[in-house]
Amino acid sequence: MSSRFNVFNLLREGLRGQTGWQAQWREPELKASYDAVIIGGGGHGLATAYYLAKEHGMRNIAVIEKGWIGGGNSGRNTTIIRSNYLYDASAAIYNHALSLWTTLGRELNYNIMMSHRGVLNLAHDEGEARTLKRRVEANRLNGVDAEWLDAKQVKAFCPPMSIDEGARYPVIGATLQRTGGTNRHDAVVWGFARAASAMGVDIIQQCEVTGIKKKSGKIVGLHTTKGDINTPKIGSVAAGHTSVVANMVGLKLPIESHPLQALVSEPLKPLIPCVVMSNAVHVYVSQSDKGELVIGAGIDPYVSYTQRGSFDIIEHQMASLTELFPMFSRLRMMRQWGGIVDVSPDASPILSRTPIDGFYVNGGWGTGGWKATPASGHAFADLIAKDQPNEIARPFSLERFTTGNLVAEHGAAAVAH
Ligand code: FAD
Ligand code: PYC
Repeated sequence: MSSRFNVFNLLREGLRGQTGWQAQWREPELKASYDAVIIGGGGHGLATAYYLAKEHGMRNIAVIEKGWIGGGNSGRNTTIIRSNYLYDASAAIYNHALSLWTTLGRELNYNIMMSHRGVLNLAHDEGEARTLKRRVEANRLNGVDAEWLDAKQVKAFCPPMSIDEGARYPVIGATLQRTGGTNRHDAVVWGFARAASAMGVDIIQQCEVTGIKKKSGKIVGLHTTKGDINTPKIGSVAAGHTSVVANMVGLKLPIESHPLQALVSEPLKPLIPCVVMSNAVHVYVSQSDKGELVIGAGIDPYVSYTQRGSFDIIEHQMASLTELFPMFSRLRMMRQWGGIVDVSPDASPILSRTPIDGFYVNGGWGTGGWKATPASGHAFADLIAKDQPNEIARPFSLERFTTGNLVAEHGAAAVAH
């Protein structure tokens, strides 16, 4: 379709009250039974359904979402994408995601606005620099494009940043992953939803899962606010509510739910060419295509299910932002919001079978799951379809909390928790 045609089409639709648009996904009635049900219509849940249908031929499946698709963390996150984690298992899943992101727009025929603009992780003292340099070496061994920049090189890569040596936390260097960047969260969610729906997946919104039925240790169905469903397989992909859903089958998970907030400024001309993250001063920032600065910090330290954060975190992140970028001291903030993130003890996700036959968990992504969305869905679909974890999922099984084979990624999680 030519852009000329699009412009006329747009005008025509505007004049006739948008009667010609086609819905992007079907709004089916809930069926009484499915071969598998995914709880949670965020990016991970929809990606799981998409790959179940596309790669495993499972089309009699449903995604059940208590609100609207993408209304959870998928629609609330700051979309930073990178794969510069310390351990091999993490590099495998986040690299897999990075390579899927690169072609996802074309695959879904949806503009996900993928921008490989580069991600800087700053060091402010020699100890931090040593730890980050070690991570660069580990990254390179795993095929992650990581490099170390000194302060002058950081400044050249991101000119608005202050590298003033007299700052309270001076920037002494940074890691750079050039293939890291950002993309558009809504587009990803809608792209997966449209493609999954076209293959027969039922997406049921405004439908809360309120209970799960099991018999002799096996899943047999679930209760929802729109009726009961019979199914032998349930994938829980409920992010901040992972432990609430697990509780419905009597499963206690090593997960805590915390608020994580973000905010955006008034729009500016293009200024920040990359993503900047600092663990020590505790702020990260990128600039959206609309020109707004997208800013975040750490989790609120207390456990909560409120989708908002506390004011002292905002105050702290503003102080950190203006230390790194003094030119933003008079910038006005436009909006603030929060999400609930599910934090595991080793700051790594859980992609796992459980002691209940037919109940699978995908959660514990904490503050950093957006970047993994396509790989998480890909590996989780494989697990649900085959009842066996593949190479990518295996290190993230629940057993690691009893064997002690943890994937401790607190340093690379980038947002402290
Ligand atoms: P969600 O999108 O939250 O989907 C879960 C869905 O489950 C929700 O829509 C919810 O309504 C539904 N649900 C829950 N319970 C039920 C029920 N009983 N019945 C039916 N439905 C249910 N990650 C990064 O990699 N980079 C970032 O820059 C980044 N920034 C972040 C910034 C903020 C402020 C926040 C909050 C998170 C950030 N994250 C980031 C983390 C990232 O957003 C999440 O890890 C990821 O989006 C989780 O995706 P999901 O699909 O599992 O969860
Ligand atoms: O995991 O890179 C990340 C991240 C950035 C902001 C929130 N999470």
